Parts: sequence; C-alpha cells; structure tokens
Amino acid sequence: MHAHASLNHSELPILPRPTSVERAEGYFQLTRDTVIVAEQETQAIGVLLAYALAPALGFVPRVLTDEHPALPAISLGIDPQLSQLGQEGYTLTVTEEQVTLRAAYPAGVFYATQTLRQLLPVEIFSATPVSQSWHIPAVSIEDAPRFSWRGCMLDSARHFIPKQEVLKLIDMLALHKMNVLHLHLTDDQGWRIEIKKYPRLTEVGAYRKETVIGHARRPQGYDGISHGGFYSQQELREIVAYAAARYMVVVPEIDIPGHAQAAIAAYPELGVLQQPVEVSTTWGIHPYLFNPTEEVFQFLRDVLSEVMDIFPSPFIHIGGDEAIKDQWQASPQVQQIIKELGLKDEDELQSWFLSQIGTFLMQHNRRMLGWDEILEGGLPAGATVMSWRGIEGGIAAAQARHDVVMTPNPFVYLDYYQSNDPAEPLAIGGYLPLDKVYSFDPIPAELTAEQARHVLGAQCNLWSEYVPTVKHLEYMLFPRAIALAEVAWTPKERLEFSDFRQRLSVHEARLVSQDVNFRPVEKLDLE
Ligand code: TNX
Repeated sequence: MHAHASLNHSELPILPRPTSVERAEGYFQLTRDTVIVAEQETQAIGVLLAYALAPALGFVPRVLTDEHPALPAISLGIDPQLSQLGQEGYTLTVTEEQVTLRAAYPAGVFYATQTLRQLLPVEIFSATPVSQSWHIPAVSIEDAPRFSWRGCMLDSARHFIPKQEVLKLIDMLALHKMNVLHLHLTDDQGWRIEIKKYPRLTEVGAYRKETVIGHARRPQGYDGISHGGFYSQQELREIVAYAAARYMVVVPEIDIPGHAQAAIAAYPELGVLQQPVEVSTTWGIHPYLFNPTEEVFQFLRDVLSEVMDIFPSPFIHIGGDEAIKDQWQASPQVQQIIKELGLKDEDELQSWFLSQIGTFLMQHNRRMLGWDEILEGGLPAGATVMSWRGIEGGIAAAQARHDVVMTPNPFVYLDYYQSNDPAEPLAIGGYLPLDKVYSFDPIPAELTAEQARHVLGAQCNLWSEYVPTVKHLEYMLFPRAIALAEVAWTPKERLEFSDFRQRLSVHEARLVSQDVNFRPVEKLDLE
C-alpha cells in the first residue's frame, strides 16, 4: 500500500490542527540539493528551520536569498495579500516541485515552518542523523489562530527551573504555536530574578532552608527540602531573546501585595510587621504583605523598572492573588492610610495600591495584568484580568470592558492529577485529565459577541509546589499543554478529541526524539 493511501484515511499529524488542509497527489522530496530560500525579513526564520532539520538530515540545508532555477526550494516569504489571515496566519503549499510558505507577517512564516516540520516523517525530530527518504506530502494548508494569547505559565518560584530547561520548553511550546510564556518569578518560597538595586532579594530571598514542618499533604521528600536558585539579568535577557526569535513573548510576574514573604525576608522593612522573617519553607497561603507606604512603592517602582528593562512584554503581571489582608487589618499605620485615603476597607486599599502600580506601568507604555482577585475593591483602570478561580472573574472583567486571559483552574491547572492511576506522582490535588483540557472553551456562553472580543485567549498554568524536577515538569506539561495549544489555536468547529488523540499518538515519537517526558496517550485506554 502506498503511504499516501493510508494518509487519506487519517488526518495529517499536525498539532494544533490547522484551519484547512487539502491533500493533493504526490510528494516533495527533501534532499541535499534542497535549499531554503528566504528574503531578508524571513532570513532568521529560514536559518532556524535549517538548524531544526539539520540533526536528523545529517547536513545543514543551505539558506539562500534568491531562488535558483536549478535547485528545488523551500521558499519562505512575506505576502501582504495574506493580511486577512492576521498577524500569525499563513499558507503552506507543497507540490512535487516546491514548498512555499507565505504570510503577511514574519510570525505567520514562523508558524508555517512549525507545520512543515510536522509534515515531514516524524524521524525529522531525531537528534542524530537518520538515513531515509524525507518526503513531504503535497498539500495546501491555510491556517490562522483563533486567539492571540496562547500561553503557558511556569512557576520558577516554588522550584527553580534552570535556564536550559526554559529554553527547551520555549522550543516545545513554539512547536505547538504557543506565543506567551508567563514566568512566575517571585513568591513566598523564593525570589528568582536578580535586581541590581536590591541584591538581598536574591542573596537572601532566592534560598529556603530545610524544615520539618510542612503542608498537611506533605509526604516525605516533597516539601521541607532546602532549595534555591535565581536567574541573572543576563540569563533572563537570553531567555527573552530566544523566545522572541520564536515569536513568543515572555511575560514576567512579580507578585504584589501578597506572596511576598521572600522579598520581606530579604528586606524586612518592606513588610507590614517590619520584622525579620525567613523565606517560607512551606506551601499554601501566607500572611506576609507589602506595606502600602511610599517607601515600598519606591522599591516596587525600582524593581519594575529593572523588570521592564529586561522584558519588552507589553504586559507586566503584578500577581494580586491570595493576599489575605489580616496584617493590613491589624496594623494601625495601614488603618490610618485607609482613613486618609477615604477608602472603605482593605480590598479598596489593594485596589488603590495596584492602581498606583498600574499608573506607573502605563507611564512606561506597559499594561498591568493581574489574577482575578484584582477585581475585588474595584478593578484598577486599564488592568487586564487573568481569570483563574473559574471563569467568573473573566466574565465580570469582560463585561466591564477589560481584557481577559482565561486560565480557569478546573480546565487548565496542570499541577492537578492527570489520571486516577494510583501510580501518578504526588500532585497538589484536583483532577484534570487530557480530555477535560481539550473540552475547554475560552469564550464563556454568558458573553455577548462584543464582550467576547475582550477574551485575548487562554493559558495553562503549572504551579510547581509538587514539581521538583524538570522531568516531572515535562510530565505534567505534556500532553496536556498540547491540548491547550490546540484549544487556543484551532477553530472551535475543528476540535474533535478522538481526532486529536490519533494525531497525538503519532506526535509522541517527536516528543521522545526531543527527550521530552510525557504521559503516553495509550494509557488513556486503561482508564
Ligand atoms: C493558587 S493560581 C495560587 C498559587 C498556587 C496554586 C496551586 C494563583 C493565582 N495562586 O499560588 O500555587 O493555587 O494550584
């Protein structure tokens, strides 16, 4: 039987599934003669493609600026006529003679190259040379994302994720056409970003000690272990540049006013209590809050200035989650501030506090992003909401004409168990199997079409309290992050779990080749 006969029976294994795929007869053969032709604007993408293909091919395809009549080509180019496909859409046409990738903007050409890699035999992902025929099915693809925000949050605070692993994950996320990497950089258990003006943030705040007291669910070996690490500014710039070359924005998060214990451990004068405290060695919600005073604002402005200098992201995430206000309530100084400002309560104080931060960010042409608790006490002007406690916060924000990123915990919290198998590694709790991620629709039925336009997209979040190693991290991410990527990219009417599952079963070989850990799809049958 011919290879293409069987292909007709199943969808090409492209993840996320493109908007439209029309299969034609025949194949393009990629050989040593094949050249990648890229004009100036797509040159860097052509080089990335050449180096992505090189390990398996055993040679680096040449990247030329002009077509050469005698040489078969993979041609990359900008075509302004395709602007109806948006910033990130593209067309990809394969005939026996040529492969043509076109988009109105470079991002689209980049995504076309990611699709092309998935049209080749899966062995193309091998890290070492494979000797075989490199055929690409003749096909005509038109594709564009449903949402402009296709994100993944990594929690470097609870367990530090080394730079090399972050770069590897950027490649993996980009392969699935995700375009936002949200880095949770500060929390009670660690401050992971070098700030030149405040060296103790990492000297002290990046390390936690061993402890014997832990979370109620703590089994031996998971919590209570000493841990540390942080990214230098130079490393973060490398991460940002690596992501940018793959059309991905890195959104940094500095958690304010709660989840601040590591910062307060470094500089006790930042806290409400003005007393020494250690970097937290236990998970859960902690009471330490930043003091809402001018000295602390100055500190936060200084920190955010360095953050903005490293991260060109239009969005800066300021946290805002789970700040229990007991310390503010008990502090005469804070109560005095509430009175002087004419505010009703601590929720309004948080709203005022974050509004100050938001104004500062706006003065620097950045937009403030925060968890849905920033709705409490009044949503700061211009703020974008990340809806995590279900979709309610997202609905409220969109109805108030604020932009929203949907990250509801019942559908996208990858720290939850992915199966009922008792052999699953210990997780924080919850239950989020692959098909549930896949069933998520980022547009709530409650929204009008106009309000729905405020939903920028969706994101999966992987909190890392119970994720101590990079292999474990990958296991929690994959394949569920791929399901999220498809939900955020593919038109709703093209989403079909059985089809996704089939493509995924082919796709797994690509993950294996890239040394990415994941939960095998065949295990779904055992449930
Ligand atoms: C809630 S989601 C948190 C995190 C925890 C997570 C565990 C959010 C904004 N805050 O601090 O890690 O639950 O699932």
